[in-house]
Amino acid sequence: MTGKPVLHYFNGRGRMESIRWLLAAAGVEFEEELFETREEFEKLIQGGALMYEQVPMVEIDGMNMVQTRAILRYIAAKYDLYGRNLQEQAWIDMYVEGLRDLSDMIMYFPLSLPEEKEINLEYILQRATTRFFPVYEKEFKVRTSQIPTINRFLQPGSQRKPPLDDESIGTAKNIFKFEQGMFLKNMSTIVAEY
Ligand SMILES: N[C@@H](CCC(=O)N[C@@H](CS)C(=O)NCC(=O)O)C(=O)O
Repeated sequence: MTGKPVLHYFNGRGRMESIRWLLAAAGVEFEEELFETREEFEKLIQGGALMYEQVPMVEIDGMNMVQTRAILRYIAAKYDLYGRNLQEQAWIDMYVEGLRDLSDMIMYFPLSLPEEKEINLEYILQRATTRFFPVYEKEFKVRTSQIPTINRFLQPGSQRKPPLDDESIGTAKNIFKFEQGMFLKNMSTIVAEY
């Protein structure tokens, strides 16, 4: 045991990437246990460490933490990145939840049905440029890439994952048993239909 958080996920961005970013921003070193196959994922489930039989899971401070947002809040609070009072936390939550809506759409996009790819892309771009980017451009004057810890994370050789390519999309589909393409319907939690 090194005392570093251990991240359990497949070898891709997915829901774990925001956790990687946050740990990097906090300057916290972490280790990763990356599974490559359905069998390895099932072994993890059978080990009993996944509360809902889902990842991301992060071993931290004696806990096997699941649920992305719970993990993000814990890390942010632990490393003093979650505001100084309730109002600041509320603002942080509003930015984070908006970004989650956008990143959910981006995350599911590669799983679009071929005939829906173009329309989904148009939808995401339209939402991103008219609804989300203006908020972040207005509120955040400092480029996040200039924050030293983030800047290091953006350099080659960091634990940042590359965008999914066709091969890793196939791997994710096999591991998580996605059977058909995803249908991007709405933002927020209901984004997929089979
Ligand atoms: N609300 C959960 C959703 C987790 C989730 O859907 N994880 C996927 C992988 S990204 C998974 O483990 N799927 C397997 C399953 O649900 O059986 C979170 O935000 O962590």
